[in-house]
Amino acid sequence: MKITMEEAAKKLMAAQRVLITAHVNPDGDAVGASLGLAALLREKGKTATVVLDDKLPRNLAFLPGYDEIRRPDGTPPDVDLLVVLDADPDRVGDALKGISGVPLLNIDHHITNKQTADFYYIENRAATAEMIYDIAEHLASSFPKAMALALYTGLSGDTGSFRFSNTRPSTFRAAARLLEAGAEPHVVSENFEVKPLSVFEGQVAALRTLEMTSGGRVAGLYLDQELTAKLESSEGFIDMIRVIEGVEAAVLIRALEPARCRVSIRSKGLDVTRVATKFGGGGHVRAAGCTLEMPLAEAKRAIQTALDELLASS
Ligand SMILES: [Mn+2]
Repeated sequence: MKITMEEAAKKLMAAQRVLITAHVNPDGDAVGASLGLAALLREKGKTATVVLDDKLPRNLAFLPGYDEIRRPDGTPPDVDLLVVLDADPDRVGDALKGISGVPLLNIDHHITNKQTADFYYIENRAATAEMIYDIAEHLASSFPKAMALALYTGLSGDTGSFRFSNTRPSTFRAAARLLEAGAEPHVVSENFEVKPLSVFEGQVAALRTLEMTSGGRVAGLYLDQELTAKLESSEGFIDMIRVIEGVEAAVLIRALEPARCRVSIRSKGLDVTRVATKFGGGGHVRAAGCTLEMPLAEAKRAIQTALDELLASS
């Protein structure tokens, strides 16, 4: 059943023992919203347990309560409300396994949410942390610093440090209020932006493959199978080269197998779905992708040709 923010707040206040969980592969918003809500509920005299069925990002260890986040251990906890944050309830791994007869409240800012929970509060917002902030504001409680830090981290994470198009006036209003409650932006960024040396070295190796083509209008990173396998993640790589002056399209091609490559393309307005759909892929005007069943060198040529056609026609 669809419910409003006020009704969600009421459900939370009516509960005594709450289990909070979020999606696997947790990010700053999943962890931040979970810890923020837990801190709010504890402030209200309730028992709150955060259970996440995955490895936690180390760069979030500065958040108060991080060490108390549990992995599901097969013994269903004694709770009277389940809360799933930042995702559909089927994306939480085994966090709710073995629990039955307990109402489930789903709070999520993804409009693609399938709306299957007993109660769901879904809104198109910058982050789930922003929705938890609204609940805290509505309950007009004092804002514990642990909550402020966690929710600010969630806001910061999902908005790319308040730079993405999902950043709204309400996001800054929430952030401002969280600063008043003790969140410190530099503490969040200094911790949140930390990455292991291996990840940094992977970025350096990837950037070494940089090639400028089409007279400087296309920037590309071309990772062979060995480098692709070595990388823990290629997240953010394409954004590093998209900002090069004069670049209209940025390309990242990763060789997954001898004759299979994953292609990501970003632009500043050029409709790159026209390239991606040519190879059976898709996406958005400024961000598209496809998979090519061909070796790296061949995939590179095919994408380059398609991009040159696109540049010539626009
Ligand atoms: Mn989120």
